[in-house]
Amino acid sequence: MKLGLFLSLVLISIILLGGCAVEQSASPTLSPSPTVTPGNTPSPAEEQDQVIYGKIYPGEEKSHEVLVGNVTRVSFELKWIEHKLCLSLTTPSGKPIDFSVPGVYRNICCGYDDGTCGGTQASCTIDNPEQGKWIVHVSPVDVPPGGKDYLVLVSSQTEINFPLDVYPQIYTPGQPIRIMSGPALTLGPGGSREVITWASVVADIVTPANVTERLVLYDDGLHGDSQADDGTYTNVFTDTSSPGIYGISVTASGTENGVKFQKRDATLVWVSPPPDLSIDASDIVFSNDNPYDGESISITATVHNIGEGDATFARIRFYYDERWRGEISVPIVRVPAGGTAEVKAWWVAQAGDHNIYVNAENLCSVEERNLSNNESHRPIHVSVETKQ
Ligand SMILES: [Ca+2]
Ligand SMILES: [Ca+2]
Repeated sequence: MKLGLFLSLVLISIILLGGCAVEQSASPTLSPSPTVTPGNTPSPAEEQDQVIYGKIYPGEEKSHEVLVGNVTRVSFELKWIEHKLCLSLTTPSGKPIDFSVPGVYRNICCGYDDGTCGGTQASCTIDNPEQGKWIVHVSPVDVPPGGKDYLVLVSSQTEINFPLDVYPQIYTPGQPIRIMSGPALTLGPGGSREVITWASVVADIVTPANVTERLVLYDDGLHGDSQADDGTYTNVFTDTSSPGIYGISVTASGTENGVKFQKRDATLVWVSPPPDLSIDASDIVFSNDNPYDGESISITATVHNIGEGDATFARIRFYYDERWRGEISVPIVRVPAGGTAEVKAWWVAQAGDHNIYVNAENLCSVEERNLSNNESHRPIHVSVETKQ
């Protein structure tokens, strides 16, 4: 992605999404952090890109030290899957940077992506960054009790680009993951873009058991690579039998114009068996089976997940008679594998005979295999008379 386009997207993110709740200290001194974890800082080249993996629980704040050298631009990226995290920074001289105040730091552009399933990324690019130890703070905005895995990628902007492309982010156990890096581009004569076909590219995959497996990526038209010598390096990771979060970090190195370079990019993927949401007519209970016209009653639905994977964002749609016209309420709940979630909606009863429907839809994670059991309904008779 072109830098201009990237910055525009980030700016749009800020405008659309507003600020992220980040603690900001008025004091120029660095407030004490609960944990400061040194990054896996490469040496001696300070400008080398860094990848840090972490996990955060509700109420925690995590901090990581990263060394930033003499570079013209550095980018800090926080990545996770589902729910929401927040990223903030402290400069080497102790100045806090709160992204929720856009425009205060004129050479800084930050934002986060907030999809239906929660965020996936928060990033910040800084021009002419102060050299020294920066502190990257990670805080939870909305994370489940079991914690949230994340990664922090710190990369210096150079003329060489090696974007990592892994899609989708969620897989079923045993499903192969195609890891692509590229197209690798550098600036050629007259500002033209040149494809790099001579780099050495490896992927390090950290499995849920915390074992690192290395895979060489090729630009040879084989190994899952669709075309040889196009600057896109590919290989397929197949050891995905264990459910959980996998960290994928790709390192590309080589020599360009006589100068050695090393670029890194990283992402997380999630391997999970599919959930199977189910709801039966007997799972729908009214607070009053024979209400009067205008009476407010509660509808309680017990939604089951009879699958092996969690449904972290299950959209439960309550409606009467007609799906769109009769919408009552559409809450989103988590239904753990093998568990249930009790969901309640309120309805102002309308005279006549109606059907109350409850539909469960798994928004995120792996797609369900059985959708035939995701909706049920119960009839209800509402008296014409109003309650005395
Ligand atoms: Ca290729
Ligand atoms: Ca189902």
